[in-house]
Amino acid sequence: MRTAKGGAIGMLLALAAQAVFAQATLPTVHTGPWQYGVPPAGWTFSGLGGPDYLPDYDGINDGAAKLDGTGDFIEIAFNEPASQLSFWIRGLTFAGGIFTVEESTNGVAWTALQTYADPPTNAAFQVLTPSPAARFVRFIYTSRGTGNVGIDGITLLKEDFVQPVISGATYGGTNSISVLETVLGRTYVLEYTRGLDAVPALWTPVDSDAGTGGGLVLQDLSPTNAARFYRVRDATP
Ligand SMILES: [Ca+2]
Ligand SMILES: [Ca+2]
Repeated sequence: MRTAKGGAIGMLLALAAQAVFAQATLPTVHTGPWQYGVPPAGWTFSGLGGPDYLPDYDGINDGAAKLDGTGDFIEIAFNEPASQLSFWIRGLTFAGGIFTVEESTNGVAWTALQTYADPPTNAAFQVLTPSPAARFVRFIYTSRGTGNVGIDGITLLKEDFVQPVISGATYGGTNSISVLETVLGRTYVLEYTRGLDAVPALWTPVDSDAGTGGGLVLQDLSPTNAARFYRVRDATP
């Protein structure tokens, strides 16, 4: 009995280790090929039709994915908060169906980020914002009427925080938050929350600016007399 139990536990541990291993580290990107492509670590392709669509939508000329049946999906499991999910989508003679981009914290219960009852007939670039708690996103042909859906150029970005140095804090005036190092071409956003107890905390953007290659000062022009917690986020589109 002991041995059997140990064996079962050993197998569970092995499965858990495998599940942890199969998570994408952000950022993660896939442009193609799809039907016979090798999914990156943490990605699952299920039911993709073929051949891949050409010309593709991301311009890399490595095909766009063909989702051609109810339940076909592309899923990404990842191990840290994501800031942005971008992709190309196209409906091909699509009618009477539902296509959904969803997120999940556990891979079991899913919430729609965007529902398409009429996906664009010309390939369109889309940007969605997963919640910080999400660890899964998927593109799923929820129910097929007629036609297919093409998906291409999927990018999932990491939520990047930088270390702000607060140089000044005044009540009823301006709170200035200095960031010591910024990168040219990137965008930084100053956000505040009045409490860290809520899960997730509610962050409100108050300023944003482009990186300078050096320091950057972001300002909250109208702080109140209540306490505010600040963070600076790399929100480069
Ligand atoms: Ca492509
Ligand atoms: Ca299929």
